[in-house]
Amino acid sequence: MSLSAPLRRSLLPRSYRSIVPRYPCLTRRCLSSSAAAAAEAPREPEGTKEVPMTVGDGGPGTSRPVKQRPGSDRLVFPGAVNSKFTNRLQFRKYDPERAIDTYRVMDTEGKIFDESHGLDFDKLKDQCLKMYRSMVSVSIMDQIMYDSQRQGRISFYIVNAGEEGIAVGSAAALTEEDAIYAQYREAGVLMYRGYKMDEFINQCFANKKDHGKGRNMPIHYTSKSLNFHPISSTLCTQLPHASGAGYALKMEGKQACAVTYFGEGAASEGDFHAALNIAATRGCPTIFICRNNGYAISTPTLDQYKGDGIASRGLGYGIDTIRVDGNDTWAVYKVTKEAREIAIAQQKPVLIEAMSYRVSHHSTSDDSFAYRARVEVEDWKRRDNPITRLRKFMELRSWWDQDRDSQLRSQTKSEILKTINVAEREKKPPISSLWEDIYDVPTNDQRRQMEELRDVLHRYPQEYDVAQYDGGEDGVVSKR
Ligand SMILES: Cc1ncc(C[n+]2csc(CCOP(=O)(O)OP(=O)(O)O)c2C)c(N)n1
Ligand SMILES: [Mg+2]
Repeated sequence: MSLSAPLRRSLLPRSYRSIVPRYPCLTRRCLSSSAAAAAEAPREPEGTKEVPMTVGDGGPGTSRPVKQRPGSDRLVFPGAVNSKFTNRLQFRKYDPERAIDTYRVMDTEGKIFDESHGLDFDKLKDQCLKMYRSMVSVSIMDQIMYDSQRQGRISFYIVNAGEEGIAVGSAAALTEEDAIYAQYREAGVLMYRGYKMDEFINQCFANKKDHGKGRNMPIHYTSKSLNFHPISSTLCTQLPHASGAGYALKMEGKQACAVTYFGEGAASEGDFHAALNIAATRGCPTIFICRNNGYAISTPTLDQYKGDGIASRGLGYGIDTIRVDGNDTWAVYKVTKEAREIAIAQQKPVLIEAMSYRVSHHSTSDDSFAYRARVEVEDWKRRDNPITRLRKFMELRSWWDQDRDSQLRSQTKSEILKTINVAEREKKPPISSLWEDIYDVPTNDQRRQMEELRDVLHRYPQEYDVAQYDGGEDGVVSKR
């Protein structure tokens, strides 16, 4: 891969950039360990010349020297580049009264606060309808799949209730070139990108049409064609991946970014800090979208952390950060659009903290009324909802009405029920797929295990229902 000179320069630690013009081959040296390149570097007698260090956000003309001048009123060295000296002994205190603001575009009645948000709503009408349809589809799919789990037809499910606006509003502001690394409560991103209803449902039923070959729990979606990386329930592992993906996009000179979603609970993982720090120091075009829904399963945020939410941590890492009302789909859209601009144009990460109370149980494995009052949930539900808010916005503009809404809901419901009917009858992947995709072709050991399993299944037919798997008993031994 050949890199342009400015790009090579931007990949260097900032403190090196100022000396690159004098040592042009340093960029090459940094990117390849070639001894030949190292030998090319012009040598200066040691200790004769001062190498100035600079700081800045990487943009043209932003760097200034890091140099402690005699008699200066401030501390200037690479560990603290602009810290005034003081004689007052004073610990900085966190002041809950001065929390970071929450950005909004429309109120709970769907009224826009100020038309100058830079959003031309008339031009966005089709997009708005698509956003609304996606949110309604996720919400109806959730209700039906939740019930399917309760009926024992699938093993597990996680609903997106109350948080549809974060996923859909942000997805609408991105392009398919932007790589997505999600947690598990962002089905709206896929819905908006065009993941088909049967793709969702085949995955949840773990049948042979599931892209993941039935190997994962329900809701662990993936889509290569939609640039949506596989969901992993191991909290926060997607964040360092997204920092790395952002870095790769930067190296390739792509006009795209990586986008990762995570809960505020996941932000307690070490991976969160590693991901933010590497993205900030290496200038990765990665957008970190935190869904702060007030709970990490049964642990409320008040027990999870002190300080001003997740947003304050972004600032600590030197990352441009904003907090947004997650029930305001237009606000989420707007901040994500801006974040994308910043990430790509300035080649640096952005953190968005989107606030939306979790009105659902954590998952089908959870009964949240064991740790929070029913009335608390009912209050939040009554107060606000992203779907209702966007619907009110559309009704105020006469883009939507009750008839259209009822029609959308009944069509979506019947499509989902029909899809479930087909998905449920589909065979599971062949049993041999247990061993496949580990090596190019199964090893002799694996083949021996397949034969052994086939023998057991054959001897105890009353114990094992192999008919539900593609190929039945014949599907145990790999054809590869
Ligand atoms: C590394 C790891 N630790 C613990 C868990 C168990 N776990 C699953 S979900 C969850 C809570 C996550 O909360 P949050 O990130 O706020 O997401 P939310 O469910 O609220 O959307 C926990 C602790 C896990 N999956 N992975
Ligand atoms: Mg949470």
